[in-house]
Amino acid sequence: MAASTSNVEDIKLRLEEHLANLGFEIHPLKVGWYNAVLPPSLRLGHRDDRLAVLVLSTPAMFEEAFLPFVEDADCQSLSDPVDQCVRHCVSSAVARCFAGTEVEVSYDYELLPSRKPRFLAQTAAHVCGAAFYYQQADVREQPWGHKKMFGVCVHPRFGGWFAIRALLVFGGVTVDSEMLQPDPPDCVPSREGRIQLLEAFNLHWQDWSYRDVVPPVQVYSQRQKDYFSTRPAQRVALLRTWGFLSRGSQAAASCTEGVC
Ligand code: B12
Repeated sequence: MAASTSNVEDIKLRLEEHLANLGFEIHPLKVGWYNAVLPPSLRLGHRDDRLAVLVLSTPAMFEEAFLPFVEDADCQSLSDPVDQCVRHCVSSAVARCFAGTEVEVSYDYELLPSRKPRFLAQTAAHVCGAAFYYQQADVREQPWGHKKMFGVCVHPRFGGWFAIRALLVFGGVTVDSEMLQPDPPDCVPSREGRIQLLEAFNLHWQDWSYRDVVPPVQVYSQRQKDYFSTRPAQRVALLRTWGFLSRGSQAAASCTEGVC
């Protein structure tokens, strides 16, 4: 199937119809925009003119999608409940909107056999214009010597109160050359602001302060903060104290610090 830019808008609207009211945002991009900034080992194995779509979760996802999901779930072995919820929402939307179409879905927590992430979420967010990715190299005269500072994306409306969840690649959809690449809004233009942002993200991300680097239109609820501040192994127990999940449910495995 060949897609013009108007088909791109149609694909976006169809996904939004299923995912926007669950607290997700949809951002189309061209595979080539992503591949252009990465070395061959990290590029997507699709042609540069193929359509991709990035899915973000906003603060509303927790109340609109996650809590109803755990309420209904018959979870005997919850690995990571949020990851499971996102997978359920995204895969159902794809199945409903694009039955019979080739769509490859990658999630932020999935690794390749090489142990590299299946996609670099922050790079994808930057190149599709969703959220500026502030990297160490974006700071002039760095004050950190040789210390490695991880980069962080800032969303123009949610600051740091969001997560990057999934990348969909439409293997059979060609985007025409008229699709314009949007620049992500540079919400933290000053050197001092960027230093403060990277230090907050790297040195004390647990205090949430990096997320308020720009005034957000919405932040995580107290319940969502309590959930993500709880160690992954204890989260199922927390959900149970809130009255979600049956008594039999238990965490099968807990992965990383998983605070998105
Ligand atoms: C591994 C990982 C970690 C590791 C290592 C971090 C790292 N950045 O390497 C650890 C465990 C430390 C970690 C911690 C955290 N993480 Co983490 N992590 C990831 C994960 C799974 C992969 C990141 C990765 O390996 N990147 C590989 C490196 C090499 O990529 P890179 O540094 O960006 O380099 C590339 C770019 O520079 C690009 N490039 C080159 N030139 C150019 C030019 C342009 C313009 C662009 C755009 C790109 C580009 O090329 C390079 C590769 O060759 C991502 C999810 C994902 N799938 O991406 C989440 C992710 C980065 N983590 C996230 C978060 C929130 C956290 C934590 C706050 C809490 C948590 N979830 O546990 C902490 C905070 C960091 C800290 N202080 O420790 C969020 C960040 C959201 C945001 N706003 O940016 C992500 C995106 C997860 C998500 N679902 O949203 N994390």
